[in-house]
Amino acid sequence: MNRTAMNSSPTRNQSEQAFVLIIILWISVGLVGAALFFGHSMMLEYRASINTLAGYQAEKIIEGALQYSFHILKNNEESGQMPDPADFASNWAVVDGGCFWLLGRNPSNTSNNDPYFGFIDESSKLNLNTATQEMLESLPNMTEELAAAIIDWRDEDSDETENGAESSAYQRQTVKYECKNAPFESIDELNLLKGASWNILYGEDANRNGLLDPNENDGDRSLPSDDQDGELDRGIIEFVTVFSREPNLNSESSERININENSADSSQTDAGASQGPPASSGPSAGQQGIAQELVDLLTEKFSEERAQEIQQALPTQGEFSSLLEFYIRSGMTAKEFAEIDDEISTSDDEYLEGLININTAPEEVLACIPGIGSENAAAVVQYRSSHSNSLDSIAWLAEVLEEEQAIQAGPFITVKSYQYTADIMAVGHQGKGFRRMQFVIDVSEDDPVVRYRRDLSRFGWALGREVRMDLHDLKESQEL
Ligand SMILES: [Ca+2]
Ligand SMILES: [Ca+2]
Ligand SMILES: [Ca+2]
Ligand SMILES: [Ca+2]
Repeated sequence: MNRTAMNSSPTRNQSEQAFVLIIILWISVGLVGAALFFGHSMMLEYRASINTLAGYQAEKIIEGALQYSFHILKNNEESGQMPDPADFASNWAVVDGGCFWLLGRNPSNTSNNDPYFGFIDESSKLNLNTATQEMLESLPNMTEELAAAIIDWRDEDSDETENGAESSAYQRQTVKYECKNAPFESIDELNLLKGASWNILYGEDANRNGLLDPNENDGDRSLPSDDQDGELDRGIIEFVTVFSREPNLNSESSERININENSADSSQTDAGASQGPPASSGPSAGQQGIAQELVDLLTEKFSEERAQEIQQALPTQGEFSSLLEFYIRSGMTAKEFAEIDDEISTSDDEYLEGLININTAPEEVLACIPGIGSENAAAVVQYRSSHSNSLDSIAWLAEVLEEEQAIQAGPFITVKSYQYTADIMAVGHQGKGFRRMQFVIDVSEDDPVVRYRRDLSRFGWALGREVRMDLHDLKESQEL
């Protein structure tokens, strides 16, 4: 047996050695596998931490961009004027290893799908707290039901408007709540209203950038569902605000002359005047000519003779429904009117709420203004584009519309803006860590104030393909 065993030992040794080799090979493969596995997870960890770091960086850049926005708005050459993007914004700004963009909306062409950079004027939108039901109904994508629900949400009473909704309607829902019966504080409240749907509010613009993204033009292949017609069908959220208001003061922050206060009113004390009916309550009986202050202003700006001519042209009865009506009735030239419009008002209110800036409003919003309507909105935009140097007062609207139409539009319009949305997007180093925040900045008081902020980072990249390519180039050139 032993001999047999001795004889067979070389073979046995060989097979033992082969066995050991196989074990070693397996162990080696295992070790390499483990090393690869750990290496891979380390790499993932590393990438994740780079992204996290870039994200923090982007957040800091956004805070900086907000301060930059304050600076531009505070040092705006003429208060109440929309800052011209040509004066401050290139399509992006590279800062400290990252960069940011201010995504705006092109006021003369909302259907253009190239990103437009700058601020978004809140006065270019319809104010949910002041717009009439008819104006709301004129918005694209709006339904009668939602327009009525908006009126009921903000009005103090609990009487249901036709097709509207008060507390009783909201109490019948699975999740019950009361109707607000007070002004909107944010456009997000629209989500709570009866008749509001994702489609009415946001349309095809799922990432709320005002641009047509690939998933917004591919039908049902990816969310949102869209009609694949190559055009972005916008929701009403693009066209509404709750923030627009302008201080009823002149550029020196002094009180304006109320042109509806006649000579008899002017001699009364402020207390006496404020007990009277509001200026908009309709024609006052027995008004005796225009206020002495106004005559003095006209004399000072023009001449005694011209002041008299204007005075004679003006009606002696009734109130002016707006400055535009005053302008039309006065027979002044647009140039003359632009010299005094900052000094006069038709109201004593501290703020003029919800006026729409006809210099910045898109066609869709202009179409909601009585007297303009969908039949004149395109002509208004056309005139505005071809007369960009003569838009310094509301007078230009009278050039486009019939007299009666202009008088109808007068109470709803302005050429001033004091609230702006800064839709700020940023990336950190290597173009990573995309973040997006929207701020509404109000400059109607001494210092700019943020009225609203919303994090839209979850919607992801929102600047289209070309900017992404530019970003890639910038990364390649190691500027990021
Ligand atoms: Ca109500
Ligand atoms: Ca979009
Ligand atoms: Ca789609
Ligand atoms: Ca479409």
